[in-house]
Amino acid sequence: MKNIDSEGHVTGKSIYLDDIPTINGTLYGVIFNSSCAHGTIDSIDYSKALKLVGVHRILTYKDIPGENQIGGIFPDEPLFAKSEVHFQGQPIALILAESEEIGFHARELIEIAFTEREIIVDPREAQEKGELIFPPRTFKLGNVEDSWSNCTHIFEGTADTGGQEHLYIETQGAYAVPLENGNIKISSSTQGPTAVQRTAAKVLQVGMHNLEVDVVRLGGGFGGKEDQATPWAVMAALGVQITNKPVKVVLHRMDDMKMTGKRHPYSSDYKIGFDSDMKIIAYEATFFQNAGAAADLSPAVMERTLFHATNSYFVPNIIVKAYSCKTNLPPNTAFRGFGGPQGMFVIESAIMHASNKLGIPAYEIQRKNLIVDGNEFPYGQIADGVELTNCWNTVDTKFDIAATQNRITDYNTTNHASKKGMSLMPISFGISFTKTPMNQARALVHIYSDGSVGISTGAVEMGQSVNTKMLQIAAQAFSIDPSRIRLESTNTTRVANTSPTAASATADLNGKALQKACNALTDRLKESAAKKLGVSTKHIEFKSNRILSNGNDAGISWNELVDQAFLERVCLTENGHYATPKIHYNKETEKGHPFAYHVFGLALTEVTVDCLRGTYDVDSVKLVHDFGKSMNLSVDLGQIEGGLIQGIGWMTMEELSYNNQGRLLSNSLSTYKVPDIYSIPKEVIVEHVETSGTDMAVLKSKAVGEPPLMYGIGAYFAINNAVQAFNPKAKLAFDAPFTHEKVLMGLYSK
Ligand code: MTE
Ligand code: LUZ
Ligand code: MOS
Repeated sequence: MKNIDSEGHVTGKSIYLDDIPTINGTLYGVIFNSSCAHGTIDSIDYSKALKLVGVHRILTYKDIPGENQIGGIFPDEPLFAKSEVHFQGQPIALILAESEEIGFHARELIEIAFTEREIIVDPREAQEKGELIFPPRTFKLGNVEDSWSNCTHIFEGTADTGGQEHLYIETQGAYAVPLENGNIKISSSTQGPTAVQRTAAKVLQVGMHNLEVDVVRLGGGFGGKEDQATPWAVMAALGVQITNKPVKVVLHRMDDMKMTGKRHPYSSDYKIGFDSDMKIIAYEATFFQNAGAAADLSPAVMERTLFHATNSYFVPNIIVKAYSCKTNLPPNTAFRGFGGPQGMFVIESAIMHASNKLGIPAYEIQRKNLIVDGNEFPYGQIADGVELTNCWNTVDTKFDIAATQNRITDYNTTNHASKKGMSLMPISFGISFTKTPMNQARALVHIYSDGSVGISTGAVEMGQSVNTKMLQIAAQAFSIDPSRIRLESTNTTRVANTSPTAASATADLNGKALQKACNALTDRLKESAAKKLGVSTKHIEFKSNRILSNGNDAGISWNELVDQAFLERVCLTENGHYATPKIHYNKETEKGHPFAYHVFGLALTEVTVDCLRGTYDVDSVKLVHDFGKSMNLSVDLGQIEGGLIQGIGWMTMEELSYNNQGRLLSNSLSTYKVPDIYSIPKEVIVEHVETSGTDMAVLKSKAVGEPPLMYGIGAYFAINNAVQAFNPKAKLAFDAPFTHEKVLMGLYSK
């Protein structure tokens, strides 16, 4: 099925938050935020700003009736700073003005004085000073200490990855309008409508039932709106509560880049030991996560780093430890992969380190250590349904790894001013929220008396086409034309207590809840049909808008059956609930079975490095992916291409730059480079692996949202490989992004 949004998107008719018609009298919120990364506020003078014509009011922490608190996991983040600030961009006040322009002007007129305190931007420095967001965690398997003596080769080093700006095309925003009796409707560009509802209720000191949160769609989220869409929505709702006027808060791009958190930068230490056959015997890693100034989702992100610390390899003896380090940057947050990519980069660096030192191709080491069914992950889950060897063999059959290597070696022998490099990047990504209770969803289905259908789920459409998948599921369950089905907005009043649209699990969780609702309705309709036809329900089938009895057209259409059931007073509405079975996790022992299943894949990346300039091109990415049984191949291919390129961007060019005052220097698109049409790989080939799939995935169609991002890590190691070909003695730190400058320095390093 074609993506149901494609026509609206290309004709510009799709509705985003800022397209919602504004009501007369709407006030526009502009956020006055901290220009100091760490300090105490000595004085603030709002008087000049308040005198500006068109400024209605300025809200501060003093105006909050409930708790001045937006922390989702830990209560450590105020909505508005009171007497201290902890990062540049921290919200201090909300200016409510008759236009955005007036609001921006008023912001310039606010006078503030700080006493500056020590600013920390480096996670290792924070850890040394005891500045942790919460205590460290450790995953273990086997006995690492005793294993080093059994190793033939041991390599130690550090591996760092930078942050990443989400750069959703639609910036953060919300529009809140007063309803009667103090109730408020909040339209929000959020991945987590329930998070907005819960947090706003706490801040406004009202019940969740007083707030209706509605989401039509997002112009991208990528994790950046899982928790961090909340503050603006809460501010808008607070504005409504206080003024009884509609309030709109939509961030300007530069405010968005300055105020919101990003992918967590990590700095990590590794130690890896191999036997004489290059089997990994032992692995030790310490991760220093740069959490920023508050917890936000850092505990969960850090946990996923530990879960993916071994990527696709079986390691019998392992100890991995992670620190969440408190720094004076905006609180970092969810970003596609959610800490997993950061963990995988470190073990890939350790393997590349061994490869460079021993002159053995990295892919030979990788191949020998792939996880197979029955292997134990460090967190206790036993691997099953593993497709890594299958993926490897498929890549080899389709793209010929040895021939690729030979072609590259030939090129490199005859070319001196440019060198080619290659890498293989396997991925294994666990599907499920690592917090077990979050793995549940609901769906509400109405069959209207004319036979058309309305569906509401907790899934938020953000470009990943989850609505198309939901429509497919319902159309298939009822066997009716998709044009007869409407996907409603995501609304907390229709579907309550939702988990955020995240963890790649949205289609699985909401799709399975939807299937349950549809199946219950189908059962009821079948009973009605069976009664009329005088046959048993098991002989009734629905096919292409018609009712079949014993395989033959029964002379009744879907519409007629629905009408008949309605007249018989059959309930034509159903609510489905799904909770992922089998999963559990014990944080005390750090053991359990947290994931419903894993998604596997393998990417073969080739690059060419210009050895005079340090520039490079990604020539090709040829990959084999474990779709399970894809329910919508064009949607899933779009996710793979998008994720891959987002991953390449993170690994090669996207470089966040903060000065030592904690000020974001790369605060616009002229200073923060993202992949464009010229930097995408010249060739991208995506093949699927033959598999029977898993019933834990909806219609056996495995989750696809995040895993492909990690194929992009391959670009880093392919560049490393090319630089090494030019200068075998190159001193290369594992330090992503591998910008042209770093490549140039590496090429001529000694
Ligand atoms: N694709 C588009 N176009 N836009 C997005 O914001 N977010 C990604 C991924 N793909 C995103 C996207 C992230 S971070 C996740 S977790 C998944 O989509 C969420 O959707 P799913 O659970 O339906 O895969
Ligand atoms: N969000 C979350 C996530 O809250 N828990 C997770 O495990 C997760 N995983 C990936 C992306 N977002
Ligand atoms: Mo995605 S990082 O789970 O929103």
